[in-house]
Amino acid sequence: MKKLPKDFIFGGATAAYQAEGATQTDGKGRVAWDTYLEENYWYTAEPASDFYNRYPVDLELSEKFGVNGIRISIAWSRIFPTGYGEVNTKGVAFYHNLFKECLKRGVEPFVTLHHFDTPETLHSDGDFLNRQNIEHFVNYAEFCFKEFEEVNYWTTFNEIGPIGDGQYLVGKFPPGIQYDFEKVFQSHHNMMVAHAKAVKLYKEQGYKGEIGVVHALPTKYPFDKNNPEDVRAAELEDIIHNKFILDATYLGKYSDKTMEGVQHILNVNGGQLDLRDEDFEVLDAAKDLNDFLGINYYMSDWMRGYEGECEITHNGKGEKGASKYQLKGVGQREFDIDVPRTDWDWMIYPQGLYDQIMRVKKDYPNYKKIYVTENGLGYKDEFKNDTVEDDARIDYVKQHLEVIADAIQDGANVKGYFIWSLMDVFSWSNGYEKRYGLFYVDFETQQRYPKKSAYWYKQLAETQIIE
Ligand code: BGP
Repeated sequence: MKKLPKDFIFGGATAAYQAEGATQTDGKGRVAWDTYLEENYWYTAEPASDFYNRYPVDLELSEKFGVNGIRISIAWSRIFPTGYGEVNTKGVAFYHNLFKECLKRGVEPFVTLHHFDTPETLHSDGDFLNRQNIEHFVNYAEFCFKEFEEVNYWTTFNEIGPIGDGQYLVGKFPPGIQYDFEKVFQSHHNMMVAHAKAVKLYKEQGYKGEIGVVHALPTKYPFDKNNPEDVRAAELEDIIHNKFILDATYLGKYSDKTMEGVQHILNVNGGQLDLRDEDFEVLDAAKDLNDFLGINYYMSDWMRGYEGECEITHNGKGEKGASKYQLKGVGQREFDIDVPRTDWDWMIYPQGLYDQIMRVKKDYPNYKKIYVTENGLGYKDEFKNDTVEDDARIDYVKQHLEVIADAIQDGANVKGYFIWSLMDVFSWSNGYEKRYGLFYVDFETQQRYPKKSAYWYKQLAETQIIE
């Protein structure tokens, strides 16, 4: 039986676009996702979980079930409907009310400035590939730092890695481009520069709170660790998804090893990066200023060497075995191994979380503090007798918390855990059918129902004992 520290945060995570609904309400500007979902998917961001109106219910439930932290993101386009310029006071008022309710319920808000939802005007102008949008982001961040004095924990970006991958590699996020490695790395880099600028500004202006960034860190293993091609494939995949952005965050530059891998991928696939001296000055200035790192961890991948062309098939409907992922000059993922996986082919491997935490501790000793900011099980929940008997989810969370306890024991400074998600929300590229919440949401009536996992989580939060 393992135990977590007394001051540990037992949180729940949400994101504005996936939770709020109300996409056209009170002067909110459009985001690229509005059009993209309408045109490419079988669902939209309406009604989502109607968090825009129901947040008092979700926070009341949080308090009742021992959830003492919540990840919330601000929708940039509620504050600046076109990304910059005139402020939408109704949007500002909404977030003041929301944070007030959090504090009233004893639920600490951890606030993200950007969770995949760049305003449409800026997105259609190149999103973060356009360097002007770095400045618009920093101005928006500065406005929020000044305005929302009640916020103690700021995150600049949620998952810079998956944004570049989703938008320019897998092609399941707007603008839906595939296999463009130049754009992938350039997006990662420019967003890291935007992050560094915002962090530097926050510290220079002397705010009292903490600031960090949330990275998704899927662990990459060679399928056969004695096969050099598999080892190389895992190394290159790690550079694309993890190492490039971790280097930018904590080294303030890219190590020679990282750049060698990036250059190899660009040589094979074409492309050239625009990395400027002034970018590295900012990255370097911010590298020791991050108060915390948020790690989102769901899965690991096993890689094999691969000689062919790029081909990715996204399993969006939860048809187990439908995924394909092979990248020219990088490698291919092997799914047929002796590790459990979800219906969406996400390999369930808690050890991967332990390995990532210890890797951050070892390779980036200036990391200060870690929160596991997302982790959870996407499942086709069966709603029966006003609840869900989600033992598989309890099991998943338990196993991941156990390795967090091990990592703490082994010297890592991990201060909290946020289950994805607090209540059910829709999934960006998998719809409303893939549920993660502690609280079941009937999307028609918007009623909430605690799942078995919510009762389990309550006991955990009260005792800190993982059982
Ligand atoms: C992360 C995102 C979340 C959430 C989660 C689950 O990448 O930060 O917003 O969506 O993954 O992913 P999915 O919804 O694809 O199952």
